[in-house]
Amino acid sequence: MKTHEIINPPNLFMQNLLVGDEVQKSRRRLGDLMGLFQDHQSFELTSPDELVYEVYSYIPADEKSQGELNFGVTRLYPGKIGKEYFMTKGHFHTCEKSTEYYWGIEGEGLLVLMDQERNIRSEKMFPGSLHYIKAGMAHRVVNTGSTLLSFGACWPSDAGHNYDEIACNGFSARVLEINGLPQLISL
Ligand code: S6P
Ligand code: ZN
Repeated sequence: MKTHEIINPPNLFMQNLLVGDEVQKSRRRLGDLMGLFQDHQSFELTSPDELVYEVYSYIPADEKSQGELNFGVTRLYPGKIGKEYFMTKGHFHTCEKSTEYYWGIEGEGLLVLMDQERNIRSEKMFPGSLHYIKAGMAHRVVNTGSTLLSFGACWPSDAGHNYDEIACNGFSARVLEINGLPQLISL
């Protein structure tokens, strides 16, 4: 008879947050998001220090490793620039075959997806919502509520992030508050 060792896994995912020394953190403030929002005049009136979102990531393997997975939690704060809600930068994956899961943890918002022909679709996000992001789809999250929107993500370690395409050409639709309601408007 052989007794196997029972391992303690990393205790990182606590109360829907990622915490611990192994967790990488990044913050995006308004000053990091120049050019993202449509209304440049309103943007100029804001403080560049205002926090828009924080990303907590557990990246256990090298980014070139195949078959490995990363895990993250993003916390996107409520707010608007003019009529446009706070949102993540959004990106395509560099490896066009890479898929990703998002799931809603807290708050409400929209996941905006855009294919390489710039066709748009959007899914509501709420606690418990599950989103399968297919290969080749750019993805961005918009906080349409008045409270924090928190969501989880799981993506291949070798996915890579292509922000340049979105920085140059944006998404082909924006989420604006029109008559008090979020609307997805094509440009
Ligand atoms: C990574 C995954 C998320 C985002 C995060 C911030 O593939 O999609 O962890 O990095 O939600 O969004 P963005 O567009 O600024 O990377
Ligand atoms: Zn991604």
